[in-house]
Amino acid sequence: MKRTVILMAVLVMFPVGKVLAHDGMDMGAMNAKAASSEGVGVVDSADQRKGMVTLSHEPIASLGWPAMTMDFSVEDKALFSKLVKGRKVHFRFSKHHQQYVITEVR
Ligand SMILES: [Cu+2]
Repeated sequence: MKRTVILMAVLVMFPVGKVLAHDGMDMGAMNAKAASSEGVGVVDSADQRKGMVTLSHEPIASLGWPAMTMDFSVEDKALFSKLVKGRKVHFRFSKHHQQYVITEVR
């Protein structure tokens, strides 16, 4: 019984995988700072038709995120002119309806 409790505590403290990592952080930092965040990352792929981009971003301290590769949605199609595969970009994003949406790229 006691071992089970300890195991669960360890799993909660050290979630595995990027999806769990984000879910865990949504509770605190993300909700507290719902407005928008800034990041730096390299474009791994961009799909203008789907409005999606995959970035390998550096740690985002304001959200407590480690460096990771993840998908963002892009509603403003004009941003795809800057979301070129292999390019390092500075970007701003916010959370809309359970998705991270890029709102600015430079
Ligand atoms: Cu991320």
